[in-house]
Amino acid sequence: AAPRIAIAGATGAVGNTLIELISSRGLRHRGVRLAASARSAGRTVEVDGRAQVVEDLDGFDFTDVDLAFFSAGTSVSEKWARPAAAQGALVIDNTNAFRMDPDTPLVVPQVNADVLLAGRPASGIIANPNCSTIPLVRLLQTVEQRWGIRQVVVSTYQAASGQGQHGIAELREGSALALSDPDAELPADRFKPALAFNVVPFIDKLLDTGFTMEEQKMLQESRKILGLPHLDVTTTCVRVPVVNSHSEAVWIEATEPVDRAELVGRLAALPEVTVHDKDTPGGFPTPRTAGEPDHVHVGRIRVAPHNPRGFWLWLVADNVRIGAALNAVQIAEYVLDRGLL
Ligand code: A2P
Ligand code: 11C
Repeated sequence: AAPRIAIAGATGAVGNTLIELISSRGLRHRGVRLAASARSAGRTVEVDGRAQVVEDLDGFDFTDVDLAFFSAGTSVSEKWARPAAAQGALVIDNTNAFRMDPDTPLVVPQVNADVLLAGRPASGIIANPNCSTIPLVRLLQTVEQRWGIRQVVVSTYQAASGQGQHGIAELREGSALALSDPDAELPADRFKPALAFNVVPFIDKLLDTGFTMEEQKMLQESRKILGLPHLDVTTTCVRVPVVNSHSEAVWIEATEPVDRAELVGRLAALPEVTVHDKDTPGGFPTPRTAGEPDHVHVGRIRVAPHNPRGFWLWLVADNVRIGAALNAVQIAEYVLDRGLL
């Protein structure tokens, strides 16, 4: 039977996109209930063209829910995802709360959906990776399979929407203020220092290693998703004043020399990947111009003349869709299509 769905965090940037994708992709269901904080309880939001009342997540009964998407932040998932799973819902969690939990699969459907074939996870939760990890591993898998990966070095250029609607609002507000008065004090709540007209090499919190949590996530999650516990991935994660879509400059050193034409062909053959190279070798996507929002966009593919095992690429991916809501909906589609619920 079609599942009864709930969305925790339904009023947020990812929640809104989940609602849109459930409709536009025709995910079958027997109703979608919405939950958010007490601030939003009683508000209505359109689902499949019908007004639906938002409920308070605190006290929300999941016993009649088959599939629950959580996108209300890590602390909210830490509090409510296990109780929801205990009440019988299969949880697809968009936060960092359970990604490294051995009883919770960490899934990018295009890469490792087969881990779901083992049946309902022991935790009752399937974790959705971080938005900067997802597009990266979708490209790394084919490189590993064909040439082997020795090391990956990544610099990210991450959009304000990674911090949800408040992040977007803070960037817009700060940008308008800075334009009207170069000396204005800009809002710096989600982003410190202020993001407008700035570039900030700091996302999430600082760890004892000197890396940020965002940087650590990219390493640990890539290893778990690809099933390569020793994969050498190192990153610098940077916030840039872009509203939506993360970009990444990726250096990959393979274990064997890489033929550029074959590399382009293999990347272009991946599902839901667009390589910007066919008509314009050396072409590139940008957050504003990439096109199809449900594809990972790749360009600037160049093998190093001094080291034919190494190559650079540039990727752009919509972090709210590919990096969060779309990945979660594609997990749900996989689970439903195979009768795994
Ligand atoms: P609300 O709109 O009521 O604050 P975003 O990532 O765009 O900031 O969205 C965060 C989502 O998580 C929103 O739907 C928000 O609801 C929800 N949320 C935040 N804190 C809580 C909480 N303590 N309990 C339930 N939902 C929460
Ligand atoms: C950002 N990557 O761009 C973060 C947002 O672990 O799911 C997602 C945080 C997470 O700010």
